[in-house]
Order: sequence, then C-alpha cells, then structure tokens
Amino acid sequence: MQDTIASIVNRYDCTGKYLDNVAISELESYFSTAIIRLKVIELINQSSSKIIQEAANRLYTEQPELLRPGGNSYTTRRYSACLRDIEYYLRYASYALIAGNTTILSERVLDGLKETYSSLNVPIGPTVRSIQLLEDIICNEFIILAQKQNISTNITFIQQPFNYMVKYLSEKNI
Ligand SMILES: CCC1=C(C)/C(=C/C2=NC(=C\c3[nH]c(/C=C4\NC(=O)[C@H](C)[C@H]4CC)c(C)c3CCC(=O)O)/C(CCC(=O)O)=C2C)NC1=O
Repeated sequence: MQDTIASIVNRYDCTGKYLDNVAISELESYFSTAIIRLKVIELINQSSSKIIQEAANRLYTEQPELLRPGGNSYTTRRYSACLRDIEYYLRYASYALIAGNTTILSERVLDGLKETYSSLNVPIGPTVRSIQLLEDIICNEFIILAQKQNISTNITFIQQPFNYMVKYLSEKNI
C-alpha cells in the first residue's frame, strides 16, 4: 500500500529531486488534516457495527426486493455475506483515510471484485449504494462531532475513499 508521504517521496526520488514547494504544500495539506483524520477513524472504530447496521437498514428500506425470494440478500447466509462486505468497505475506507491514499482500495478490495460479483450475481448498483450510505452516515456523524468541538466541517477528505470505490465499481468496462 501507499500513503501520502511515500507517494510524494517516490515521485521525487524517480527524478532525483529534493522536495520542492509543490511537495511541501501537498505535505502541508496532509499534515493539516492529520488530527481530523484521526478523529474520523476513532469515530469509525467506536461505532463500526452501528454504522454498518444503519447502512444495511437504509439499503433494505430503499430496496426491499433484495431481501425477498430471488433477491441477492435472501437467506441468512447471503444477508450475512452482504453485511460482511459492507464491513470490508468501511474498514478499508478507514485505512485509506488515515493513509491519505487510495491504492490500498485497488490492491485489496477492488481488483477482481466486479468479476467475482458478476459470477455470483451480486448486483453492483445496490453495492455502490451501500458504500454511498456508509459515506453519508460517517459524514453526518463527523459534522455533528466537528460542530461540538468547533473544528472544521470540511468533509472532502472523508468522501475521497468512498468516492473512489463508487467510481471504480460504477465504471462500465470490467
Ligand atoms: C476485503 C476485500 C473483499 C471483498 C470486497 C469481498 C467480497 C465478496 N463478496 C462475496 C459474496 C457476496 N457478497 C454479497 C453482497 C451483497 N448482496 C446484496 O444483495 C447486496 C447488494 C450486497 C451487500 C451490500 C452477497 C450476498 C454474497 C454471497 C453471494 C453468494 O454466495 O450467493 C464474495 C464471494 C465469496 C464469499 O461469499 O465470501 C466475495 C469475495 N471479499 C473480500 O475478501
């Protein structure tokens, strides 16, 4: 996996250059969000099961046919597999969040996933929706926390790993 620092250093090492103003401003922007990143992963760690259950509840409220005979979450085994997948998305998103880099998502979550899903008839649309719901729930919880603590409510960096997974899974060509 990569993180913000490693990816910048690798880029400069390739051309044998010292870290210049461009690198410094990229590093500054990473460090300036470091404490907030920690707060988000703390929030995720404290309420992970609640967040996952909430995302699943909202998904099944929006798309109840998933739970009916013929639906991909029908039977306890498939329902549990779906919740476990949502847990994977949340956990890996939290790793990418602290790293400030999305390579871990390609390497450990997304590569080959569409092929697996299509061979098992797991629908991509509702999967994408579950990732967006995770994102909404976490962003809302974070904004509440940030307002209480009087810190910045800028959520762009929280959205990044979720948007990355959504974009990857939404692309048409496998
Ligand atoms: C860490 C990276 C990683 C990921 C992402 C992963 C996903 C993953 N999800 C799977 C299955 C599955 N995934 C789902 C998921 C869903 N069904 C729905 O209706 C919803 C739309 C959705 C939940 C949001 C289901 C139901 C299965 C079981 C399908 C089956 O066996 O029929 C499988 C097939 C093997 C298994 O059942 O364990 C894999 C590999 N495995 C990994 O190691």
